[in-house]
Amino acid sequence: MQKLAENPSFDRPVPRYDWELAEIISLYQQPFNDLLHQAQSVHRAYFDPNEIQLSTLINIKSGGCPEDCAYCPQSVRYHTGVEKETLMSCEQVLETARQAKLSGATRFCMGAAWRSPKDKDVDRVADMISGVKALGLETCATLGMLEQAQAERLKQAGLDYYNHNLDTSEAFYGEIISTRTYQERLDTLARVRAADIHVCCGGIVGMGESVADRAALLQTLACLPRHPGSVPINLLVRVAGTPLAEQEELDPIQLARTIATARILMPAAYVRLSAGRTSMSDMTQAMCFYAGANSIFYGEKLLTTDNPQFSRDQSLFARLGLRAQRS
Ligand code: SAM
Ligand code: DTB
Ligand code: SF4
Repeated sequence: MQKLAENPSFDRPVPRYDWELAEIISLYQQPFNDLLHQAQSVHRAYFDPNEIQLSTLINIKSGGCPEDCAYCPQSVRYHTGVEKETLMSCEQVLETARQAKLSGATRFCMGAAWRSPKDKDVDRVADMISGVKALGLETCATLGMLEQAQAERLKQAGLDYYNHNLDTSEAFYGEIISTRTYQERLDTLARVRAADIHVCCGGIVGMGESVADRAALLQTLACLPRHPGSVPINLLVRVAGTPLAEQEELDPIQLARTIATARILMPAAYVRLSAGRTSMSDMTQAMCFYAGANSIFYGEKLLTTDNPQFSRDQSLFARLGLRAQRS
């Protein structure tokens, strides 16, 4: 496959920021083959279709979170067996980052179960970020809501991406979280952008939301002043003890439709097939890559739940002819 920059004959649709909800719903609901073809054509115009970006996650501060996100095993309100821990040491984080780099990851994402960090926490995470950056990895953090000065401090330390998800549509949001508002999430995203940190923002499917909710989430993302650099699409991991533990399983076709629609709406973004891959068949993942997903979490653990074994991902990549993106 020729590199895109060397092949100007591909038509690149110009990114739009004015999508109507009805337009997105029609895109999402068109015949599956048409949708996937359109998404794959857009994907090829912007990316090498056989290259996947690998991010590795680490939970730097586990459990005991005061928020009530109905999907989350780290909320203090649910009995999920996740223990509350203190912030990991910088050296422990750097050791994991070295391993991640050796395994082939190009981005290292540090997650903390906080509603919002204290300034002294931000200082400690800033040290981790500088250390990870010095290893030659891209850095990402997800620490909850940020104040402007905190975002600036993280940028100064070398933070490339900040992950803060909208999770679902504004209309469905109240069914899932009551302890912070949709607007508060948008405000944090605006502060991250103002600090000139790339935004990583997406959501979760399979929580009982409607097609219109999925379309509305994608509309909000695609109508931000700049499209997020990364858009994680998580399939709900149904964790025992959380309110969503018994949620009905999502039809994988709906997952692929969500990814394809995200790809068409935000053509230059890395769309990440995020949580939930352990429960997906190889064919479902292959279909999601065809639909335009070009990033995954690589490593045997997400934050508290399992991710596919290295050997399973290596075998899948080999059978699909996929390559890991190099740094
Ligand atoms: N506490 C911070 C926050 O909420 O922004 C950062 C960590 S939080 C765990 C990051 C994201 O992980 C959530 O916004 C959600 O999208 C995703 N997530 C958490 N639990 C999940 C689950 N059980 N299944 C799928 N995604 C999940
Ligand atoms: C994102 O969108 N997904 C990741 C990351 N950002 C931080 C988290 C997935 C968590 C899945 C549940 C767990 O392992 O606790
Ligand atoms: Fe806390 Fe983040 Fe989990 Fe919500 S998703 S309960 S904010 S760790």
